[in-house]
Order: sequence, then structure tokens, then C-alpha cells
Amino acid sequence: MAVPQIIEAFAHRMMYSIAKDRHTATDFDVYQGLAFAVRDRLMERWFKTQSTYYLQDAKRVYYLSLEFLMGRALLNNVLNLGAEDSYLQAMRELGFKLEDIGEQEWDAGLGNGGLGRLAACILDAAATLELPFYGYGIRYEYGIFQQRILDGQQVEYPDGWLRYGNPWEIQRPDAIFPVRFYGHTRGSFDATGRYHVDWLDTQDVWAMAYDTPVAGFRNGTVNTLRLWSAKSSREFDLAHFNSGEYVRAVEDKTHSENISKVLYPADDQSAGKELRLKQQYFFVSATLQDVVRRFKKRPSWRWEELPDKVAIQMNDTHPALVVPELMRVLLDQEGLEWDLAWSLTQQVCAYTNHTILPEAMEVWPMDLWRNLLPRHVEIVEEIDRRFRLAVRARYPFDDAKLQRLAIVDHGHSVRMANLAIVGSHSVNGVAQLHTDILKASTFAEMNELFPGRINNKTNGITPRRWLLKSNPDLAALVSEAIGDRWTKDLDALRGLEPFATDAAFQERWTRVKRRNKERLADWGRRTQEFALDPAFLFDVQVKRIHEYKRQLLNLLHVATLWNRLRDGVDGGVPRAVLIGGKAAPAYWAAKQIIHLANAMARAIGEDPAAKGRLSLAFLPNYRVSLAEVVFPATELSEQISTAGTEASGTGNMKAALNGALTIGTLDGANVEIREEVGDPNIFIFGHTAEGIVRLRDAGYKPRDWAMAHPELRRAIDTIGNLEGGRFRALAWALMDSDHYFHCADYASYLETQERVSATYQKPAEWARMSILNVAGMGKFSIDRTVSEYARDIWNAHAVPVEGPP
Ligand code: DL6
Repeated sequence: MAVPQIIEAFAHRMMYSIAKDRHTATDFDVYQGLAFAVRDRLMERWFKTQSTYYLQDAKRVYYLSLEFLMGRALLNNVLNLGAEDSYLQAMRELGFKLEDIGEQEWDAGLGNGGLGRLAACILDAAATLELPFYGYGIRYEYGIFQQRILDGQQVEYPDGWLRYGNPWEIQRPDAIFPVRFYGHTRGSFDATGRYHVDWLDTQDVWAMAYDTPVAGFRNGTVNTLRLWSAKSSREFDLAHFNSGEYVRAVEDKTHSENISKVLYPADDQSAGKELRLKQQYFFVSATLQDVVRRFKKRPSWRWEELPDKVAIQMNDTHPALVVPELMRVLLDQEGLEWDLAWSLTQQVCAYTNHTILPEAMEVWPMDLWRNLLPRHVEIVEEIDRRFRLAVRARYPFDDAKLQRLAIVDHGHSVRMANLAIVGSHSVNGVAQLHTDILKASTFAEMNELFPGRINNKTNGITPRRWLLKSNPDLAALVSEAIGDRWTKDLDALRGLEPFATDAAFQERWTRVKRRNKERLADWGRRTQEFALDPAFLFDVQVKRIHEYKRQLLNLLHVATLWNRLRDGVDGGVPRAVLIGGKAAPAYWAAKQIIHLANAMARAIGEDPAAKGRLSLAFLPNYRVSLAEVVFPATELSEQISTAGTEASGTGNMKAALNGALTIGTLDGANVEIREEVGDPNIFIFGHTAEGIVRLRDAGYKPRDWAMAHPELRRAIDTIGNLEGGRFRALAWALMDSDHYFHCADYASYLETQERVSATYQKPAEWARMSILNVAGMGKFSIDRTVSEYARDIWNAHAVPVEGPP
């Protein structure tokens, strides 16, 4: 689109949708007007994409996820349209900076962290790969909470992201489905002698669709993210209204609409609450009704064709109710026999596991189900009964194994992972090590029972958002050196290898990093959140706060550097340690870690011994848009989880793609990052996953490790004595239990950090390693990940859509 047309489209939207002129428009109005104008440009492609899928009778992939952590859309859409230069110029002619307009957008924060952000990257890749793909989830009125730091502590504020409207979504009042809850079942034989079950006297809620376009990168594809919003089936209760009880009359409406009110703010922790189960069934039921409607719209459809036309991917077990719900639809509504219904369900469904932490494994009390979903209890009990028969036939004398494998645990709870595994044809882990652990340990007995079902799909990230958009200077330098094929084929980054030793290129590379560091420092200054010296080494750990991710190990290292400075010993380079992330509101230890980081940051900031040598900052309200400023500025990426605990990690990939060097354990995808960038170009430390298991089995005694290392002991004391001892419980727990093996890995971490410092003192060497890290990132494109899902799990194929490039 030419510049004058962009200006005209924008002016039109400002006048007719925003109803403001240049004298009255606020910055936010300008953003909204431009967002509408950009959305208009996606419309034609969106229509064309959907009709092409229909006309070609393409197999559709449905990605069911309770979380989509999308971040901002405006600049990403402009980029995917391939029109950034025209938009930049058009806005400049009107006296605006496109980047500043983009800053007005509120992040769409419908996710907690890794799992939700992965879903967003997968959407981007599926559209870029021209796959007939739909994301399905919930349109939460409140996304992940806003984190503020008051007196050093996390305080949560509601994220009312829809308050001023969302220009990207289209409400679909006609795409509305009833979702049933409660009630009871009644079985009867029909005239043909077939047993039939009715689910009666239910309380119904409506699910209304809101669609968001998802544009592929510079192609004609625009896919759909469809999010459901709960609407009451009754506006108000007339009986109450007529008797003057107005509040009671609307009470039911409020209750039912609570289902899509708020995102549960804990990752890696199962909530076990009725509202959460309602959310799960709500979006599963509405989605399946939509899927079946679309399947049946095809001329002369037959149920046997379902697996040829439909693939359903469950993002973790949160949507695992899809297994009994699909069975219910096929049995009770469509009248299929059990065996056919079961075979179709298994062929259609697939499950991705994202964690092996026991507290994250979903287990639902049967009583809760019995009340809320009485028909599903019957179906799950029947699935369990048949599965037990199969297990017993295979292992006739092993009762203990039968109990461990069962879906229904002693009649009192449903193990969602077991249900998802039994009801799917594919179960995948998200990094090779994680998949190996699933096979060898977490799901070892399932793996024996269903050989080949568990497979690996190493995660990836979208190079569009995470390099092209967020780090334009580095992207331009890379493209100048090797061309821009990397944007669609990240393996092309290997072409950077010869530049790694080119002194002039290294210098330009380092200058880009320096500018990005200044940008982050500037951001800290503008928001008055933190002060940073761009001359320091930027040592960054941004991710959810969790004990297994070991922010505390990072703080032990900071305490050690600080102690050395106070002793007048200074071997290292000046460092700015940055930590950011949200803690689940009910997770005490994680909140203590945030408090500790802030307390240490203040104390170090006030200590003259640290001046010019060491700083610590906590980045408040870490979110996608902040990550886009942080990763380009990161020089050292902290990926230091206890080996065997982080399923994959994707922040590790984002930092390395932006030229950071990694200090990390052999955990999650770090293992594969090492393979790709080469062992000399990454700082690996600590025990391996097997080493950790051995330590635990041998009766790990953290106190012995601490006693053997005076600097560790002192660091623990430093933390324990801060602010009159308020963190003593946290510090002492390290000596007594240390569930995540901080003490066992401390010495190796410290020694490796010293190697980091020594390397940083050789700028050419650091730049060479940094270039080689970017060169090795090809494997971690989400396009590669999604191509593997399409080939190995979904059997789905690209359906190109003709249109402007
Ligand atoms: O697979 C995406 C992401 C992984 O990279 C992280 O390692 C993992 O912790 C995360 N898991 C979650 C919560 N999982 N559950 N349930 O976000 O998934």
C-alpha cells in the first residue's frame, strides 16, 4: 500500500471509528485509529484464507490452549504485512513516530509465561507456514496481573486490558454455543435396542466467539485466534425482578459470566478449583461444537473421515476434557458405537506436556466432576474400565502397576495426564532431555504400554518478533551480511560463521549491543524503575520467579561479589545484574525471593564499596513488551535451573538469538543450544540431571556442601542478615533442605562466572562467541518446531492463499 493510501485509511478510521480530530485525539486514540486501519488491511486476506480452506476441504488443526500470551499486535502486524517502511513514512508525514504509537498498545497478557508464549509463537509460525490452523482459548477479561513493587515487595493489580477496547478482535454474536453444567443423566433403551444417555436439567452458559486475525509473515495467509467469552443464558430472572429484588435478578448473569473473568495466575501449579474446571470445560465444549459444525459443513461428510479433516492439539492437560467431551458428542449426540467413537477420538487428539513438576500435574477430585459434569464422569469411568482391562491383560499379576497407570485413582480422582495419554495418538515433550525424562521416568510405564506414542518436539521462538521486530539494528546488520532469508529460514544464520572473526564486523556487532543496552538504561530512567550503567556487563535473568529456576543461586553469586568488594578484592568486570519476573500470588517462597532481590538491590546501591563495580536491579512487571527491550540488551543470559526441572525454556533461545552468551545448566533446551553453538561458546556448569538424581538418592546434605565452601557460607549469612534478618528463613532453608540443590552447584557456578568475567575482558573474544551463538540459533525457529508437529503429529499440509506478497 502506498503512503497516501495509508494516510487516507488512517484518517478515515480516526474520523469514523474514533471520532476525533487532530486537536482532540490522544496518543491512545492515534494508536487505536492506526490499529483499525491495519486490521482493515488484513480483512481481505482473512476472508480469502478461510474460503480457500473451505474450498480445498483442507485438514484443519485446532490448537486448544488456556493461555495465549500475545503481547502487542500493531507493529508485528505491520511487519508481517511487509509494510513497515510505508507505515513509518506515512506516520512521519503526519508528525508521529510509529514506534511511539506502538508503545500505546496494552499487552494482551492472556498467559502466565512459557506455555502461553509458546502458543503465541506457534500461531505465528502456523500462519507463516500457510497451515490451516486455529487457536482456541478464553477471552479473559483480566489477563496476568500487573506487578508493582511496593516497599520491595510484589503487589498484584488487576490487568483490565479490555477497558479501553481492543481494536484487534471482532465480536461474533452469531458464533455462540450453549455450554452445559450440573444436572443429572438418565439412560434408556431406544426403539432399536440401543442404550442412550441423556444429560438433563443442566444449567447453561453461552460461549460467544471473539476472533483475532493472525497474519503470516509476508504471505497471503491470515488465520484465526478464536477466544470464548461467557455470556449468561438469562439476562435476568423475571420472577425476582418483578418482586423488586433487582440485584438477585441479575445475580445469575454475574455468576455465569465469571467463567471468563480472569486468568489463573499460577504456572507450574494446579489450582484444583471449581471455577478452573468450569473454564476448562467451557472452552473445550464451545470449541468442539465449533469444530463439529465446521466439519459437518462439508458436503457429504462421514464420521470416519474425522481424522482426515481434524487434528486437535492439547496444550498441556488443561484441555484434556476434550477426550471425554468428544466421546460424549459422538456417543450421545451422534449415536456412534463406543469402539468407533474411541478410535476417532484417539486419532484426532494429541497432547503436549510442558512440565514434570509433580505439583503441576492436574488431578481433579471425582466429587467435583460428579457435580459439575455428571455425564463425563460416566464416560471417564468407562474409558478407565476398558483401559484397566487392557493393562490387566498385558500385566496380569501386577496390581501396583495397574493402580499407577489408572486414569481414575481409587475412584476418588481423575489423573488428567493419564487421560490425555490414553486418549491421544501422540504425546510430546518440548525438548530432547525433557522427552527423555518423560519416557524414562515420569511416564515410563505408559511408554512401555504405548511404544512410539511419546515423541519430542523441541520448542522454538518466532524470529520475526524476537529479532526482526525487537532488535532492528542487529537484524539489519545480519541481513547486510548474509541477506534476509533468515527471517523465513533461520538455518541461514549459519552464514554468519565466517564473520565471527572479522574485526570490523565484530566492532559493529558490539556497537549494536551497546545501543540496545543504552535503550534499556533509558527505559529504566524514563520509567524511574532502575538505574543502569551501559558500560557494565548486563547479566540478565528474566522469567517467572520459581525456586526451581534458582533466582536464589543468582543472588548467592551477587552476594559473593558484593562480599569480595567489601573485602577490597575485585577480580571481575563491572556487572549489572538484572532480575525480572512475576511470582504466583500465593507462592510465598517466590515472593520472598522478589523481596530479597529488591532489598539487596537497595543495599548494594547504597554501598560505596560496590559503586562503579556492581549493581543489582529488579525489573518490575516483566511482560512480552518489556522482554522485547530486555533481550536485545542482554549480554549474559542466566539459564540456571536445577538440571531435570525446566522442560525446555524459551527465554534461553530469545537471549541467544539476540547475541547473549548463556551461563546455564544442562537442563531443558540448554542441552541442544550447547550442541548447536558448540561447547566452547557457552558457559555450562553444575550437576547433570542424572547427577542430581544420584545426589538425592545418596541423601543430599546441603549443610556439608555449605561448610566446605566459606564463600557460600558467607553469602548465605549475608542474605540471612539483610534488613534485620527478614530473609533468614529463606537463607537457612538452603542449609537444611535445599530442594533445588543450590549448594551443590554453587562452586561450579562461581568458577564459571569467573570464566565469564575473564572472557568479557577480551571484547573481540566475546564478540566472536556472541556472533557464533546467533549463527547457531537456526534450530530454535518455531517454524521448524511447527513443521515437525505438522509432519509427525497432525499430518497437515500447507494451503497457500493467493494474495499480495
Ligand atoms: O513449553 C513451553 C514452556 C517451557 O519452555 C518451560 O520450560 C516450561 O516451564 C513451561 N511450562 C509452563 C507451565 N506448565 N504447565 N502446566 O509454563 O512451558
